Amino acid sequence: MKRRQFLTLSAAALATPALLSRRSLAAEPGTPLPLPQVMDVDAGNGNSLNAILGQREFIAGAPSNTLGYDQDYLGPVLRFKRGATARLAITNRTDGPITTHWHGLHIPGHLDGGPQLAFDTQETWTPELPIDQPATTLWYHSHVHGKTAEQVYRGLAGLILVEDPDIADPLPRDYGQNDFPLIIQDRSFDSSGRMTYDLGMMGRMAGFQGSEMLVNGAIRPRLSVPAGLVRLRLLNASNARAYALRFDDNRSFYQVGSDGGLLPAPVAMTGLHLSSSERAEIVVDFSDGAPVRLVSTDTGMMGGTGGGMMGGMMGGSTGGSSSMMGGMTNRGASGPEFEIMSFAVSDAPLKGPQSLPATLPAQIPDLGQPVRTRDFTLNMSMGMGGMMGSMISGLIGGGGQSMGINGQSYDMGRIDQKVALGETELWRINTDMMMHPFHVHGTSFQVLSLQGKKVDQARIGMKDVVHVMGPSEILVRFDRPAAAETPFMFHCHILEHEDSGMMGQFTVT
Ligand SMILES: [Cu+2]
Repeated sequence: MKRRQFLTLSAAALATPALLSRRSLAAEPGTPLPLPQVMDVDAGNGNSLNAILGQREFIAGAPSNTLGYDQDYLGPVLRFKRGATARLAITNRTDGPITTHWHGLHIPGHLDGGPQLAFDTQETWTPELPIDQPATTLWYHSHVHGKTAEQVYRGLAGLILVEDPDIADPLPRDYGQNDFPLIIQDRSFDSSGRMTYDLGMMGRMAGFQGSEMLVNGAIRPRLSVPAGLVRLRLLNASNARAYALRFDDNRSFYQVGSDGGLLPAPVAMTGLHLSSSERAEIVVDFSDGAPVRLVSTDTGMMGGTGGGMMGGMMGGSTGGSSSMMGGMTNRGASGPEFEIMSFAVSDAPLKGPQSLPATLPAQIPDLGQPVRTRDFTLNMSMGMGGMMGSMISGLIGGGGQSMGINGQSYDMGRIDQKVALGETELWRINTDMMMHPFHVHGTSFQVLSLQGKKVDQARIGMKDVVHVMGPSEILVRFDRPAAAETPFMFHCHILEHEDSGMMGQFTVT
């Protein structure tokens, strides 16, 4: 099966699109943005989280069955301090095994919350996390193999803020005043307004695509912001969907942070690409007082820009440059555009910095030269005839191990790679079809090239997810150990692909 067949199939699927629409649900966009509570997690014994079964009325009068940490859907923002230990007691009060994976945190494998660290109903896990990495925005979510997509979809996720008391942060940083987390997710609802997770064949192949946008658990909410500089911490916590974000008045904004911390300098842009699990911190100037909407073009399954799926597929690398696409709007993005949330400017007194510094206190390590090269190909189908195999497994609803990496589906009992502690490596990642956000546990890495083109690292910063649509290279060093009992994962962060076996594991010794 080659690209032409896939194109035909995909076009057919898009003819009845799960487009983010203004369907006549009783949804009420414009409700205030929910602001998660912040939990400062220190070395004391008092920090606990309960994973619970919940119910949430995303749409009034229609309670959905959800999961959350200490709340019905999603969890508190966990604030960790560099140089300290974060001690947590997490109790599973749901109806099946969960894990709590600290996405992007630099910690040893036995604390990572990967599939081997699942804990069952009524059990408590008490990790003590040594926090030692630059300040950044991370997240936590369940990572039970085969269940990750559904558990995250239902709400088992939350944001992490790593702070560094030794580095002065020159950006807006008053949480809930001029510094806001935006957890962006797409979800679907049935005709009665209840949230549903119904994959269908295309969802099993390409990953779930929802019909409504949620931010911090509310449908297309509204945020009231002061008339000045505001920092937004964006997390794409969608199962699969990638976003080409912009403001509907095409205003410029600045990206100041990436997955692993601050960029060396603010980067001006009008559009930002964010694939599943990527984070970006941006600073937006609201001093003109004008209301504005955050919108996205549908990047489609190929993750491209300038024409959605077709553009991505036909245009090859056009959408390439990971977390920045300053030229996006100039490429004439033609996919359907949809609203994510809106902003209204309040008359609240201005606080915090009202100008951006020319440079930022980024901490980009010198990784030196690689001593080893590893190659990874992300496979949409395993031994069943390319894409046709994926279609068949989609049709029969197997949901099994139909995808893989380097020709093998994930096996919890197999170690795929063995890495030496402290050595720098070059990882070359490619895909046999479709875009995949590739995530590596236990570290942050530098992106050298994307889709065959060298990139400007100063615009990308330290990453733990890279958007792969063609041959891409990362420079990576592992400074935290992981034994064979609790190895680190590398995987596609389209959660349905991960659950279908597009994942491998490695030790660091
Ligand atoms: Cu994938």
